[in-house]
Amino acid sequence: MVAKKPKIVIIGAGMAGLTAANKLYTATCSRDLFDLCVVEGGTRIGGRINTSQFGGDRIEMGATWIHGIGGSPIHKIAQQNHSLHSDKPWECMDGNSYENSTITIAEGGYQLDPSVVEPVSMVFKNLMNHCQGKEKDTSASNGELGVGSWNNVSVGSFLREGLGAYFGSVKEEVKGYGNWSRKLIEEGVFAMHENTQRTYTSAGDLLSLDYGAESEYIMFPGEEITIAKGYLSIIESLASVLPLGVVQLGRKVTKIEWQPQKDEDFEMKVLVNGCCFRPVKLHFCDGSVMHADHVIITVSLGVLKAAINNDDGDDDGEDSGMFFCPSLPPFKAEAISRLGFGVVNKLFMQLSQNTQHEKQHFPFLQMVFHSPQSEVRNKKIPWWMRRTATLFPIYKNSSVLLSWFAGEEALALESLNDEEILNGTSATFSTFLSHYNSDKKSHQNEVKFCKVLKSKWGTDPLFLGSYSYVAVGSSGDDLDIMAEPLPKDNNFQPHASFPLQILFAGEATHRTHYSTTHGAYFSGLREANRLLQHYHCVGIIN
Ligand SMILES: Cc1cc2nc3c(=O)[nH]c(=O)nc-3n(C[C@H](O)[C@H](O)[C@H](O)COP(=O)(O)OP(=O)(O)OC[C@H]3O[C@@H](n4cnc5c(N)ncnc54)[C@H](O)[C@@H]3O)c2cc1C
Ligand SMILES: *[C@@H]1O[C@H](CO)[C@@H](O)[C@H](O)[C@H]1NC(C)=O
Ligand SMILES: *[C@@H]1O[C@H](CO)[C@@H](O)[C@H](O)[C@H]1NC(C)=O
Ligand SMILES: *[C@@H]1O[C@H](CO)[C@@H](O)[C@H](O)[C@H]1NC(C)=O
Ligand SMILES: *[C@@H]1O[C@H](CO)[C@@H](O)[C@H](O)[C@H]1NC(C)=O
Ligand SMILES: *[C@@H]1O[C@H](CO)[C@@H](O)[C@H](O)[C@H]1NC(C)=O
Ligand SMILES: *[C@@H]1O[C@H](CO)[C@@H](O)[C@H](O)[C@H]1NC(C)=O
Ligand SMILES: CC(=O)N[C@H]1CO[C@H](CO)[C@@H](O)[C@@H]1O
Repeated sequence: MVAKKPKIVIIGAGMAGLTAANKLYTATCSRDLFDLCVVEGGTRIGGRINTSQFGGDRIEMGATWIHGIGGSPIHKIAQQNHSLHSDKPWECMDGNSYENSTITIAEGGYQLDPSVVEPVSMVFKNLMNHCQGKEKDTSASNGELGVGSWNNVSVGSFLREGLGAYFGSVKEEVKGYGNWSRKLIEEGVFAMHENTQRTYTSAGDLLSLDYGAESEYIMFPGEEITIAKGYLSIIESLASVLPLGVVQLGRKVTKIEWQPQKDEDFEMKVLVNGCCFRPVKLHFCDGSVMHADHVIITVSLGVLKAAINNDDGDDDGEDSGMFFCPSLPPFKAEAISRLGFGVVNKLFMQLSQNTQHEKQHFPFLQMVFHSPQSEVRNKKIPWWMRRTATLFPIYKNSSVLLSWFAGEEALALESLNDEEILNGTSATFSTFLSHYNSDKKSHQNEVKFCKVLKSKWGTDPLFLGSYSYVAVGSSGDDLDIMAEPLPKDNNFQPHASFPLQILFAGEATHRTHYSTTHGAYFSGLREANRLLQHYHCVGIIN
């Protein structure tokens, strides 16, 4: 009798899943060792990498930058694949390409002098460096508190304390900005930087972003760059080694049955199925099933959060997502529910022909809003625009402009129709640019778009959000728990079941690189290596 090959099923054809598949398939000692497949619920590969087209330009709906090229495996693949150069323009926001075109305007159209913007911007930058452990300077704020005292403290409250300390010192009043006093401007500039931070971290409210964990996050050194041939070229390069048929699209998993421990029922199944027994059974949306020895789950933390809420076993709903049977053990489910998973969306807007700034490129615009409660706020600006920090062309002379949204505003954006978005954005940007270049005819300052395109990461059932963060109440330990395979290591238990039935990869399982494509990459490698090691096919790890 021929021994069966171990069957490995990877759920999700995003960065983590395809990296794991690539590794399992290419490890020299593993040729023909496994029966391998990748099941993807969507109709495309890439997951949160979604390179698209808009207004004739190549754009990224999801992952955008390589966050630091020094030591990044993504950068290495991009170089090997010649993905960093292109004849056609792309969403290129590298380094200091906006150095000389950045302007800061306060609501009402008041362009702010750098001397007013910079001091408070420096305060923000120093406070963030402090959070991220880049600065050992203890004078910034509350340096006298020991590390332990920062449990349960949020980045948001730390920042506001720092701003309060800065306001404590007396500064000269500024003139010429209408109803804007220096304090209101500085508060607005600070809030603008906070809003950018919300899009970086996906924490809709910085008061829910854990302070203590912030310094554990590791950033690669070097430039942050975008990928000229599109982020998808990295995904395609990883997938290109897999034989046809390994990646199966349109295969949404709805139920994962596994065997936490041996019991009589379980012994019976093994007996009946003989050598062919496999401990994991996957159910798909079309009613089909698949048996596996090992499953690597790479679905987003948002999908896992929904799964543990589905775990009451109610599987009748049509589009009820995915659930585990039996439910995930408490240590795992609790980590899933404690960690944060927020919504970040990108909005692309194409300038109408007649509002394109002919000789001059559209600037990199930083926006300072009145607080939502302010009496003097412009009532035409919708609430979902009030925490948008910036508006800028995707490359210097592109007619496509981009803004990032986070939290409630990002979610609201998904529910609006294009006309509502066109109205709301035009009203907002026209207010900001009303006095800009006022030597020109006034009608040129009306900003009009002909079309818009937005990402929808929050409501897409295959994602249910954008990326993970360490929420107040969780910690880096929870990210490590996310990575633990099931059943939990049970070498010393008499009733141990089959090992490594469910393995977890994906950005939310990496303690120091979570929320990124390279974090997802490393996690896929980690789980592939875990299986290779289990089958004594160690080879070259990495
Ligand atoms: C707007 C935005 C901007 C970003 N910007 C950056 C950036 O600039 N730099 C950076 O490094 N990272 C960025 N990221 C994060 C980065 O995209 C992710 O961290 C990374 O792509 C996640 O990869 P993954 O494999 O862990 O998960 P995913 O890409 O989510 O892959 C999981 C796959 O599982 C599939 N799936 C879900 N449910 C099921 C099911 N029931 N059955 C079968 N398949 C299922 C999904 O369709 C998906 O394809 C950004 C993300 C977003 C949304
Ligand atoms: C910005 O302007 C300075 C001085 O005018 C110039 O040296 C620099 O190259 C410019 N930067 C960019 C990115 O254009
Ligand atoms: C952390 O803060 C939350 C509310 O902000 C509170 O309920 C909880 O008890 C706090 N935990 C600790 C350990 O202080
Ligand atoms: C300040 O706001 C008031 C309304 O509250 C308005 O009447 C007044 O014109 C504003 N002043 C300036 C200089 O914009
Ligand atoms: C942008 O400028 C380049 C030259 O600097 C030109 O070739 C290109 O056509 C311009 N693109 C647009 C959209 O104007
Ligand atoms: C958009 O604005 C126009 C004119 O200002 C108005 O007629 C239209 O009803 C608005 N549409 C929506 C969807 O708000
Ligand atoms: C991915 O991009 C396509 C456009 O190319 C878009 O239709 C789709 O909604 C995007 N997915 C998400 C989740 O934003
Ligand atoms: C050199 C190299 O790795 N080229 C790959 C780049 O990506 C494409 C897919 O987009 C592959 O087909 C190539 O093999």
